[in-house]
Amino acid sequence: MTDRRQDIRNIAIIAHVDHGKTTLVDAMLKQTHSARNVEAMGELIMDSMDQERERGITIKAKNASVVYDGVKINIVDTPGHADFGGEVERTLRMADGVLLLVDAKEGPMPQTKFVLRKALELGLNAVVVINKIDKPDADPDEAVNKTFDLFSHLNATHEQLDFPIIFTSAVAGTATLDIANPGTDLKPLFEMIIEKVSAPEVKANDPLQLLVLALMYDNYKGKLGIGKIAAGKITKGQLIAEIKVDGTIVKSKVTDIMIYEGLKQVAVNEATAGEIIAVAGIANVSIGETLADAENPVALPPVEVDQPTVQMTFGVNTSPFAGKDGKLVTSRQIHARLMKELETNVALRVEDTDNDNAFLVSGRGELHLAVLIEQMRREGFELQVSQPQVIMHEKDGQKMEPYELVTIDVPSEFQGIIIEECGQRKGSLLSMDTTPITAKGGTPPGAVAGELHIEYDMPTRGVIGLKSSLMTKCRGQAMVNHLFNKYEPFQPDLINANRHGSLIAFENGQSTGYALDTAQERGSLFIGPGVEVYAGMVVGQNSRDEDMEINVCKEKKLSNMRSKASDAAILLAPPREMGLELGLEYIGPDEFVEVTPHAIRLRKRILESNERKRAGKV
Ligand SMILES: Nc1nc2c(ncn2[C@@H]2O[C@H](COP(=O)(O)OP(=O)(O)OP(=O)(O)O)[C@@H](O)[C@H]2O)c(=O)[nH]1
Ligand SMILES: [Mg+2]
Repeated sequence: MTDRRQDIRNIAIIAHVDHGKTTLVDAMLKQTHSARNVEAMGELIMDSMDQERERGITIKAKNASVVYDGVKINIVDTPGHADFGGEVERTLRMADGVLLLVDAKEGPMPQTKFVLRKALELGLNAVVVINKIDKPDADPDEAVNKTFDLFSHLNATHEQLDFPIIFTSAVAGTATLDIANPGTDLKPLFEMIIEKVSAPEVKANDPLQLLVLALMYDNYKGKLGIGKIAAGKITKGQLIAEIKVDGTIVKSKVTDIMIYEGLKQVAVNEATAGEIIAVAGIANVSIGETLADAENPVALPPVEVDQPTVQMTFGVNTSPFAGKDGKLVTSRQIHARLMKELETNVALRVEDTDNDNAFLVSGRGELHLAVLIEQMRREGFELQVSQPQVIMHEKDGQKMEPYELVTIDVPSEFQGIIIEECGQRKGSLLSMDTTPITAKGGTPPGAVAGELHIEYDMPTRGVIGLKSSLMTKCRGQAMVNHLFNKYEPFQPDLINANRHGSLIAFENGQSTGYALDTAQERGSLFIGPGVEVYAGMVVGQNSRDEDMEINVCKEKKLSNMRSKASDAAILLAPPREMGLELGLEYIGPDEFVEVTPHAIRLRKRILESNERKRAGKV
């Protein structure tokens, strides 16, 4: 029998990147005193991974809970960045409703559309939260209108279209139903969640069923499977059936059950339908499996795991500086680390290559893979990684490649540059609008009057590197968003979107200001003086499209004569620092990024000059 459990609400918070999801969850935790010492923990306590804090984005969806007025609200904070969209899609299956956050200034953005579509397709109802109303240029009314348009555009049902609206300032921790009265706390939000979000449907007396939707690794408890109990109950020590995705059944014993209290997982002896829990003891638990009653195992509809879209090789560092810096450098160590990552990193794939010292690693986007590389270097690994390549598919004997929807907001003076750049990258123009001034004399959220809003359909191969190129060409004034759209036939006219020529160090040594002064006339440099370099290392970008070897280590000749030229102060332009992600965007198929705990270097695959020239000719 299906019932609704009134003492629980399960919600997922979804939005475009940076619209304030994590900030809002923080405020909810703080105002219900759900986490002890929560005030002392500072900002964005949900973004607990180092890289989340540093990058200011959420990478992994995370569970927490608060209790308001005797009702437990389980909250899943989801990432807004497109690379982690698969996380959102899966976690929506644990939710019974969503909070759709919309920035009061920007209005709905591409990722708002993506996550809302997923939620509506699953039949979930939304509470629309117009956030950042404290911003001076916020236009909450316009944001509401645009959100309504988005719902109808996505074919929301009548019930879904009838969404409740609340206005918040997540930083201030306030919510209100009436925009004229900003409110003093989040009470109106808690009350709206309890009133408007459906209580979980449960089959309390049926045999156990739980769909595994997230994974976690615990040093003591091992691998944990996370999901919502759909039917029955689960007890510590119980023997259960793990129904694999292919239908095979493995019997396992539940060693621990955890529920969420505030930010923490708390062990309990038993949990019942409607609750979100983490289960330990199922050794090889993975996404999409049903944990079911041992006697009566019935699988729940599975979830699809997203297929990877980009791939690159992770190899043993072969540069002359290999092993100077890191302590984990062998192929075996790298392989073992990647295998461990596969346990919980759902959208990742690892394959062998014909080279024993390199593995093919596939993920959901450049950022997905960059986060892993960064994590590994922090753990002491050294790697050399290749250019990210888009993964092609075959359909009816035809080669297909991924295409993305690209939106660009930019001052109109840059129109020509955008059209030229996107044309080279084989984008087809879908629309171009000049932002009008609205009847009220203002402008729509997220836009400035007279600015252009341009949409393109573009092969993902063309999108890689687009943002940084437009950043430079539009002097930082282009706002670029992109989102996977579909697979389409391979575009043969797109040869190499990021063609470049590199400036290559010609000998081993230390760079000198004197030599760099001459070198900088050739293009832009990635290094300053006093940097150890090796022959074949990429030290800059040539202003022309061909590689060029340069001497960056030359010393000034000592002479008794003072000459005007040699004594003039050397004025070096600041180097264009290549971090991991910029490096990955920059390199070509014949180059690597060398990653060590303390350095990111770019290099040619073939370091030796003559050998490289020979290889380049064939
Ligand atoms: N002015 C203002 N800023 C806010 C508000 N809510 C969040 N912010 C700021 O917006 C930025 C992004 O906030 P987050 O909470 O990290 O956004 P998010 O939606 O979790 O971002 P992702 O997890 O990366 O998708 C932070 O600098 C916040 O301080 C608000 O109500 N008003
Ligand atoms: Mg976040």
